[in-house]
Amino acid sequence: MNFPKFLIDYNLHINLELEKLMETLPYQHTPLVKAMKYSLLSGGKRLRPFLVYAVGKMIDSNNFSLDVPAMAIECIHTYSLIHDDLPFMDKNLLRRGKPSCHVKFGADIAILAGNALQSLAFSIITEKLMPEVKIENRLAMIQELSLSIGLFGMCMGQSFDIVNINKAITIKTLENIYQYKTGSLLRSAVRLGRLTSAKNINNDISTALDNYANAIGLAFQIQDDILDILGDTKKMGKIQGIDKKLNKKTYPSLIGIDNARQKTIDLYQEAIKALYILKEASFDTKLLQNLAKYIIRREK
Ligand code: GRG
Repeated sequence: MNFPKFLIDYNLHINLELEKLMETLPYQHTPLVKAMKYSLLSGGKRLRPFLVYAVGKMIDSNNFSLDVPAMAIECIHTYSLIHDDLPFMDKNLLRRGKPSCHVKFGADIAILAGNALQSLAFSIITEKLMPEVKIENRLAMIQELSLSIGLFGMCMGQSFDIVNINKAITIKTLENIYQYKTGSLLRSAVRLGRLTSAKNINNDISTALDNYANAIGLAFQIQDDILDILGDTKKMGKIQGIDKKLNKKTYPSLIGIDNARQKTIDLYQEAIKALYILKEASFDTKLLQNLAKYIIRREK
């Protein structure tokens, strides 16, 4: 499958699956469910689901089974965006081209919508049909996600980010913040895709996939920093300059925009190198290669 077609087809597919999922929820007319649907179904690149599908297709998983972790990871991601936008966090008024969840529904409902999306992610992994996925793999998915979004991942990253506002930090500290805040969820997408496999994936392959994920995770966040300076609000659907306004250190603010760009290229090459082991084991890595390129070239 060619890459542009993959992006279009799987974007349509995941959006449809998420819509169907939201329609199954009770209490449709409450502000809580309306806020959950408003944020989850308001577009977004769906990069994390793409990673689940790309890994799953590469290892020959059942397409039907991939929908569940793909939806779960997008629910978690949307929760993190809702909370990240709140007045006590990054204070974003615009998200995915629309007023942020708290602007539309109020901070109280927005907090609850984020919480409910997070728990929905876990409940669907326990109950939705995933042909050929072993029970122990469902459990491993839950363990992976719960570790990557809490104290050992995203929330810790966000807190590192907050405590370092207004401080002089090194590149190493910044990379650490990014690996926690953004990288851990992207790595989870890759790991969840792998866990849908009915086969045993050996440790070398798992490690190679983790190396790929770590490289694209960091590249993704650096590109986000670059777009926060050079991006177009209309294209991105969010307001630029937030990092500077909050006095957050970013890759371009520490080493300059050209060096930051070069770093994304180095990380892209690192990601491609990590895929060699998979190629040698006869996996078709084209989708993952193209996703890595997409991450560093994206304009939104
Ligand atoms: C628990 C109160 C509380 C808050 C937690 C977890 C959290 C707040 C924030 C997570 C950190 C975060 C949102 C990092 C930013 C990562 C990032 C660059 C997000 C944008 O992702 P895209 O570009 O967005 O994939 P789309 O809209 O395309 O899905």
